[in-house]
Amino acid sequence: PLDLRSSPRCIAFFFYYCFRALCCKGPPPARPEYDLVCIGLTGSGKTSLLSKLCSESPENVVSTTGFSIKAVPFQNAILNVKELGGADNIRKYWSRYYQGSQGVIFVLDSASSEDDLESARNELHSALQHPQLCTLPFLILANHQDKPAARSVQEVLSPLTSRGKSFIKKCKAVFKSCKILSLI
Ligand SMILES: Nc1nc2c(ncn2[C@@H]2O[C@H](COP(=O)(O)OP(=O)(O)OP(=O)(O)O)[C@@H](O)[C@H]2O)c(=O)[nH]1
Ligand SMILES: [Mg+2]
Repeated sequence: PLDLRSSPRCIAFFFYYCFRALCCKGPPPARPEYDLVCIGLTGSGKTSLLSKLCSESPENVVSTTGFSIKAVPFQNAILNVKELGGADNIRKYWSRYYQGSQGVIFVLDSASSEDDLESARNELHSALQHPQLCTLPFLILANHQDKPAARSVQEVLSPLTSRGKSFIKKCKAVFKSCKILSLI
């Protein structure tokens, strides 16, 4: 058995390994963080999406009054996503919270009434043209695809693209369909 008191070499090794274990391992390398804004009409599924991405239960989500921020961890980055509530009385304040955003997630309910979908398109149109957002990467999610009344991404967005193709091309927009609840 090793007797530390009798061997100066053993003592040196002991301290060397302690030092390595305590000091050399260090914390894991820091992941870059990005600030995103998440918008869309009330009920489109923004909170459900962020709960899902944070591995939290999306059951019993309540409508967001004002805004809420979640840090969504990915392997190579952390996204600090600021969700802005989508109710009528909150939407007029959205643009006050755009500053500093590095990307945008816009969530739509593809199964909503034609009137609500038109309101969502109008909000999307304004966001895509907003000076603080128009140059940012834009992810547009046509959600609620599990519902029978859901429209395809083309159906959701074609009235918008025909309104002004140039700005859709100008921004770095990506369109995706999804069914957030079915993914849970
Ligand atoms: N069937 C179905 N329901 C969904 C889907 N995504 C969200 N929901 C439901 O839609 C409701 C509203 O979802 P939220 O995530 O609160 O919507 P929100 O966009 O955050 O709404 P506000 O905070 O009011 O702006 C909840 O009952 C969700 O369970 C989906 O893909 N399919
Ligand atoms: Mg919400």
